[in-house]
Amino acid sequence: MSRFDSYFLMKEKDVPEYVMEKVDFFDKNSELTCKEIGDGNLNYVFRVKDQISGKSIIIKQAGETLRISSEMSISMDRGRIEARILGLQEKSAPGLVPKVYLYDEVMCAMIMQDMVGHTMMRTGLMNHEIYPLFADHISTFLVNSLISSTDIVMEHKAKKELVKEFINPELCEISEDLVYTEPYNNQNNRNNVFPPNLEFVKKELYNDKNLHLEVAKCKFDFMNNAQALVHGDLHTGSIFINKEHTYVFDPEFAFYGPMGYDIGNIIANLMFAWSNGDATIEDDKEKEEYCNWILDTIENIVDLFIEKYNVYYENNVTEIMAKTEGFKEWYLGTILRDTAAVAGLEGIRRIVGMANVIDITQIKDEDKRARAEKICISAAKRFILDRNNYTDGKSYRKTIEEVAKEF
Ligand code: SR1
Ligand code: MG
Repeated sequence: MSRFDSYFLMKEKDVPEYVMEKVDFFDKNSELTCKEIGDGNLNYVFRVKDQISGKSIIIKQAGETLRISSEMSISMDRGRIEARILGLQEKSAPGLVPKVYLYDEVMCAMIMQDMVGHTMMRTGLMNHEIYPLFADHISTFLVNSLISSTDIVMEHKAKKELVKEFINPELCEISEDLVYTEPYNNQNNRNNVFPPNLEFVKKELYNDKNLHLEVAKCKFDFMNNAQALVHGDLHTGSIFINKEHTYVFDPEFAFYGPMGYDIGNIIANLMFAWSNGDATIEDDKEKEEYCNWILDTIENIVDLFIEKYNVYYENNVTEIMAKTEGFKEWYLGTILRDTAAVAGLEGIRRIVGMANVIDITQIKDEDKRARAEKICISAAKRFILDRNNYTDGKSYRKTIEEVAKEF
């Protein structure tokens, strides 16, 4: 019998004992300390460290209600999904995800590698850090983790088994609501709109019926296109990084959906980092260097994705009809279209929806924040409405630069 045989939400004082009981990681004589370090919307994250050896480990536990709202509760099965996809991604994109040591279905807790020497990417970007290898790393992650899970490569019955395993209805519902619905109508009164921009948001988002139609089409694609096993929440808070290396983690929103969902999420979150740099860096030279690096990175992610997709496709395609001339290009076209749409959807929902990003909310000067938000919303609308024309990296750069001149 152990006190961890039935679920309770752990406090810092419980976690060292839990780790010692569950995994063989620390010495018997370790001096363990524990700190809760989570800053996400959903879970509790603890770091346990041995003061003697310096070794450390991470424990992520799901609560019965969400951190962001005690009125919201969602399936605690999300931990199983996360542990399982990290195992698959370790095979398809080795070295780019943290190792999982244990998933405990009773405590709804995962014990995993501490990504020592890496910083959460959003935190690094808030300090205007540059990560020169990020575009290369993330494009490899995207191509390897996404394409390997599709019907192009996988035996179709095996792929359908995975689709079944990754049915994630409650977390998908969060995205259906918070990404694809509420930013356009505030139907549950959960949007957080920056007051100086209220009229702008009403005109550009709540009252634009043409935009609603295009978002509705994208929503049904999100719900019905079981194309690839997607991470499902690939923003810069789901990445740990340093100048040499990148880890992608936190894939609890994973499900079979359009792979543009992951690529578009990254692009939008880099746009937020660009907006923060544009609004807050005082030194002109530093601003130009940082903002240019972000635009280069967006451009390179798209172009490297295309380049690596073409190579991966040639080397790994197994589906006979997918080898038909022209199919590779057609399929890529669908991915790029969905990428642009999601860059826009994420670009809007993080500005006006329930889950905002600090890149924007921490811009202290009200006028600068209002301008940054207008730039993001306007660029995002173009990504959605004109999604068939974002077929290369430079088209994103061009839009952000053009829109920035409008405000
Ligand atoms: C209620 S959860 C709000 C958001 O946090 C997660 O990171 C997802 O992005 C979700 O939409
Ligand atoms: Mg998360």
